[in-house]
Amino acid sequence: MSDIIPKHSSLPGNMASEIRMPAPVCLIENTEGQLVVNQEALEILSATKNPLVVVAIVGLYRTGKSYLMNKLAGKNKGFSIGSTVQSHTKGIWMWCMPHPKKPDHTLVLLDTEGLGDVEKGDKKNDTQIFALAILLSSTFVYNTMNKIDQRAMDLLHHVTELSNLLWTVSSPDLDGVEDTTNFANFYPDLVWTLRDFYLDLEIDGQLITADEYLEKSLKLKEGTDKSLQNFNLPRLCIKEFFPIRKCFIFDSPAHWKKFAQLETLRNDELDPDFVQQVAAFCSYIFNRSKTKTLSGGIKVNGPQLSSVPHALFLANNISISSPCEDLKSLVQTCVNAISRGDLPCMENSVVALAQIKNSAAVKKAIAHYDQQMDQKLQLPTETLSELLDLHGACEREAIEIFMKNSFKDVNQKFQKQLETLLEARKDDFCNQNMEASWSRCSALLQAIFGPLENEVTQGIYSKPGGHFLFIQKTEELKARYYQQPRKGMQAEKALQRYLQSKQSTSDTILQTDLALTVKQKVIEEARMKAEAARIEAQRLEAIQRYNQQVMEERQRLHLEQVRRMEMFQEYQLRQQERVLQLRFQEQTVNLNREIEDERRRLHNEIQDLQRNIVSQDDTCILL
Ligand SMILES: Nc1nc2c(ncn2[C@@H]2O[C@H](COP(=O)(O)OP(=O)(O)O)[C@@H](O)[C@H]2O)c(=O)[nH]1
Ligand SMILES: [Mg+2]
Repeated sequence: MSDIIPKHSSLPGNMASEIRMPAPVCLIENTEGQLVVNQEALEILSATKNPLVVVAIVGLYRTGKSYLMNKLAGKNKGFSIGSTVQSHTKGIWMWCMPHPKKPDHTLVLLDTEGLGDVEKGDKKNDTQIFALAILLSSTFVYNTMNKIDQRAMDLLHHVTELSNLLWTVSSPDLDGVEDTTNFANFYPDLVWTLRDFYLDLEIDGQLITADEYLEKSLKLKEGTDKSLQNFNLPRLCIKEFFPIRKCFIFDSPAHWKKFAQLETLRNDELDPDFVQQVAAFCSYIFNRSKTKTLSGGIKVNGPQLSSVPHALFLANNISISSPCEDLKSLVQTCVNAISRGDLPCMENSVVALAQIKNSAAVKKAIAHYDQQMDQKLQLPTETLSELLDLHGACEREAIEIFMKNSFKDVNQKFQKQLETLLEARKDDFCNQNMEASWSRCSALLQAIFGPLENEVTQGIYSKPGGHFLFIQKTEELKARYYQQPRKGMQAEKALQRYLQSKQSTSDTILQTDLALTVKQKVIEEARMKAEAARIEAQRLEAIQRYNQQVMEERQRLHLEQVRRMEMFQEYQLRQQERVLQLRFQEQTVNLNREIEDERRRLHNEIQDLQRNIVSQDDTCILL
């Protein structure tokens, strides 16, 4: 095992975990066509807590990859350089060192076994190593000879697809992946190195930069015929997978005869242009290479990088149980997937890529639909068309999103799948809408009719005429129920169902009402009779009282009259008496006078007589 020298062992935190390796170690060994993870290398990687800048180089064998990586390491020796046609690096080699420009960062150089080694004759392993390098790195150096040609383009394209597939099969659960095409989150930046570049960098007499040369090589051609599609497809994929791209050209480092001793040559013994180009390359890598960063800006450290699948899950916002799983599970899972033969063969990779992209497009479209519906739909809707209109609008947006993100959707297989999913969601929303309407209406009915039910329980309507009152109240409450907004489509059905359920109550109230009414009638009649009798008695009594009063009055009047008559009679009597008395007195007076007159007369007569007698004396004596 290589020595790990902690640079600042007394310092706390990540500074204490800085690794200096005197020489590279094999991370993934390629022995007899099998990829085996080197546990020692994993442990070294796990020891660093620093953010990692991971630079991996891939390309055909014996194209000076190891030599260039040694330049990055600032060493002449390190990664094994083959001076014969037999490629020296078997698998992926790793060299960790303090980052020359970023304090507290670890630079991890990954050198890969050259592609296309005639001795191995196993292309599958080549591309698997290639794909692993893409997944592990933050800067991916693609090393090719002479110029950018179609073969190099196709190779990069296929391996990029393969790395994508490797990522897919290494991720046990992609259901939560929001956007599987969001490669930029975890895909490395691409640096294309062109060795022994011999072309003039000019177009139409205009000098161009290496980057412009790369972009020109990746330019799509317009048209739809098959050959153009074959031309465009790898370019499209490369552009999409590697949005950040850089190109470096290198002259031949020295005369070919010196190649065997190249690693021993000093800079002044090399081609000065090459030296300058290497310096520019190293400067770019040191200054511009990003840390291996997960989605959301989480920087990868050793233990995380060692968990490739987990890192990838994180990159897609998938929660993982243990984010500090070490590189073992990262590399191990990928290597296991490769060993199990989970990767589809390369010929199918375009189809597989299309499937991945289209599945992702379906997921993205569905996610958009779900998000929009979630945001805009308020259940229950008043009408079905309200729901269907909203579904229609969100469906259109979802299909648009799918269209934008889909890729080679042969026979609209995925679009149909999307439509089926949307249809299912629509049905689901319709059901939910009905359920929501039912619950809302049930709650409303309970709230509105609850007091009436209480009144029924209290027997308020168990009286003659109670049924009418009950019906009247029910109608009032129905009107109130109808006034409530957002009842949804179950409004009428729920009401009718409720009323039906209360029909027996209504019937009971009616029966009670009728029974009580008959009884009440008898009672009422009796009461009326009694009342009539009472009134009659009262009337008679009143008449009697009246008569009595009249009689008494008459009596009184009579008595009064009698009294008055008596008084009058008395008065008359007294008057009569007085008259009589007066008359009597008068008669008495008269009588007395008469008597007196008589007496006088008699007296006179007597006297006359007497005188006569006297005068006749002797005639007679009368007595
Ligand atoms: N033509 C050429 N050969 C190079 C270059 N750089 C290194 N070499 C030589 O190519 C041979 C293979 O180098 P190596 O780095 O092992 O290639 P690798 O297989 O891609 O890693 C060695 O003899 C190197 O000296 C280069 O830029 N151009
Ligand atoms: Mg090599």
